[in-house]
Amino acid sequence: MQNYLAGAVPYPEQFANLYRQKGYWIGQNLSDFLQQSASQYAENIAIFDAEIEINYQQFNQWVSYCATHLYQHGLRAGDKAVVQMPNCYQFYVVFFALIRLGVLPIMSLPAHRHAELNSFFQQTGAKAYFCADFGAQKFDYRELARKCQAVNPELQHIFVLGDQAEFSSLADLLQQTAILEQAINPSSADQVAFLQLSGGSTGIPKLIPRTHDDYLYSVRESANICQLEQNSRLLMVLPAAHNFSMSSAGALGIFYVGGAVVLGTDPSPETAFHLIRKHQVTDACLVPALVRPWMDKARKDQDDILSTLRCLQVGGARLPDTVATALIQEFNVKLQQVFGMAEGLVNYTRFDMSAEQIIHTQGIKISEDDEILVLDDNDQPVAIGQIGHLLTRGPYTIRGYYQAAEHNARSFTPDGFYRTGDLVRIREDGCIVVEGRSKEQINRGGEKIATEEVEQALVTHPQVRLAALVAMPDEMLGEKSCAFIAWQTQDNEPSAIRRGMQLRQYLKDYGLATYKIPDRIEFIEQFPYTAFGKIDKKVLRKQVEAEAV
Ligand code: OOB
Repeated sequence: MQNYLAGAVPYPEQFANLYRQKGYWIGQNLSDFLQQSASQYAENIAIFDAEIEINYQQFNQWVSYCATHLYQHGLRAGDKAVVQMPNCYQFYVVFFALIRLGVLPIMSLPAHRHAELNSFFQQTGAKAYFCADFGAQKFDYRELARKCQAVNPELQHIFVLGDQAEFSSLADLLQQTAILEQAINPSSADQVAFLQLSGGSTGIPKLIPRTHDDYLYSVRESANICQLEQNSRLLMVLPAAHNFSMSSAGALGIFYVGGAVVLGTDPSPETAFHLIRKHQVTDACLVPALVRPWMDKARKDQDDILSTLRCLQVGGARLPDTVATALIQEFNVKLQQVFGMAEGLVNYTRFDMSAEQIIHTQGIKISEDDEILVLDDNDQPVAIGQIGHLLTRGPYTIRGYYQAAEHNARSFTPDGFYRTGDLVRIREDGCIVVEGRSKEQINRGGEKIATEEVEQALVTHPQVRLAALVAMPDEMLGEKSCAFIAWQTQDNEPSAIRRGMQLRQYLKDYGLATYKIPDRIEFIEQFPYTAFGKIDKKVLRKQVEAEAV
C-alpha cells in the first residue's frame, strides 16, 4: 500500500475491509473509471459544451494528452493543484488529467477570491493553478493568480483558458502528443484522489480528502438510484466542481453510464430551457433558489418544458414544501430531493416513493452501511421522530478534514462519526427531514457561508470593534446574511449607508468570495449577550426577522 496522504485520516482497517467485503470499494481509481467508459461507450457523446460535442474516446485521449503535457511542465504524482474553472469541457479534462498523473486537484469554485484561494495554497502547498481568464462581471482570474503567486512561492505553474497573459495556455494542454508512459501514474484506489471543499463553520474553509474507492462507490450507487443510463442527458448549470454536480449523481454518474453532460454557464431559465430543448435534456440538478425563477418563466410562457424532464433534482438547501408541491402538481415534474454534503453522506428521495414523501422529506441514505445517529445536546439518542443533531459514519464519509487535528477533535466523535451540524428528524417510514442547523453557517441558496470567517474578516477593519453575522430569511435564496457591527466612530463620520458601502468594498479587497459579502449591514451601539457572555445571535436573528421586508 502507498503511504496515505499525510494530514488525512484513513479509514480504520476493519471498516475498510468491511466495505471491500461488501463490494462497496472495488479497487478502481478514477483514471481507470474514465478509461472503462471510454472503451465501453467510445462513440457516445460525453459532453455538450456550446457548439462542441465530445465523445468518450476523444475525452479520454485529451485527458492523456493533458497529463503528458503537465508532466512535461514538471508536475509529478503527489503534487497538488487548485482548479478554479467555469463550466466547460476543459474542466473535466483537467480534473481527470490531474488524477491520471497522480496529482491531487483542489476543487475551488468560480466565486472564490484570494482569501479562499490563498488558504488553499497555504494549506496544501499546491504547485499549480488552473483558471479561465475572465469570469462573471469581467472578474480577472489572472490578477488573482498574481496575488496568490506573490505570497505562495511554490505556486509555479499557472494555466489559463483564454487570454493567458504571462502564464501558460490551458488550451495547449489538449494538443495531440505522444503519450508518455511515465506521466500516467494515478494513485491506487484506496488513496486520496482529490480535495473537496467544506462549506464549513469556522475560520478557514476546510479541505475534504476523498478516496477513489469511497467516491466511486457513491457515484455508482447514485447513478443507480437516479436511474441514469446511456440516453441520459444531464443539464449542468450549477458550478461543476461542487460535490452535488460531481457525484450526486452528477457528471461522474453520467460518465459511469455512458450518458452526456450538457454544460451551461449560467443558470437562468432562458439559458436552461434553451439547452433542455436543444439537447433533449432528460435530467437537471438545481438548488432551491433557482426553482422559483424557472417555474415563473415556465408559467409566464405557458411552457411545459419542465414536464419533459425525466427528473429534476433539487438539493444543497431545504426546498420549501410549497415549492415542491407546486412543481409536482402544477408542472408535472418528477422531483428528486437531494440532501448531501461534501464530507460524504447523501440522501435521495426515490422515484417509487409517495408524493407525500417526495414533497415533505429529503429521502433516505444511499447505503445500508451509512450509519446515522440523531442525538440530543448531551449526545444521547432522541426518540424516533424527534429532532436532534445528525451524526454519520459510512463507506463514503470522511474520517477527518485535511490537516485539521484540532478541528477534527470537535467535528468527529472518537469512534469516527462526523458531526454534520444539521438538525434532522427520522420519520417512522425511515425518511429524513432537515429541520435546521446547529452549526454557525448560513446557507445562501446552497452557497455556504461560515459566519466566523466573515466576522474575522470584518474585525480586521480598523473601525470595526465587534462583528456578528447572522442569517436573514429570504424568499428567493432561503437565507441571506446580515452583519451587525459595533463601529468606532471618528470625526466627520460618513452616513451609515456610505459606511456600509465602504465596508463591503473593504471585504471585496480583503478577498472574500462574492457570496460571502453581507447582504445587509446594521450598525449597533450595544450587542446583546448571553448569560455566558457570548454575543447572543438568537436575539440578533429575531431582530432581523422582525425587520425583514
Ligand atoms: C451540498 O454539499 P455542501 O457540502 O455544500 O453542504 C452541505 C450542507 C448540509 O450539511 C446541509 O446543511 C445543507 O448543505 N443541505 C441541505 C440539503 N442539501 C444540503 N439542507 C436541506 N435540504 C437539503 N436538500 O450541499 C450537497 C452535496 C451533495 C449533494 C447535494 C448537496
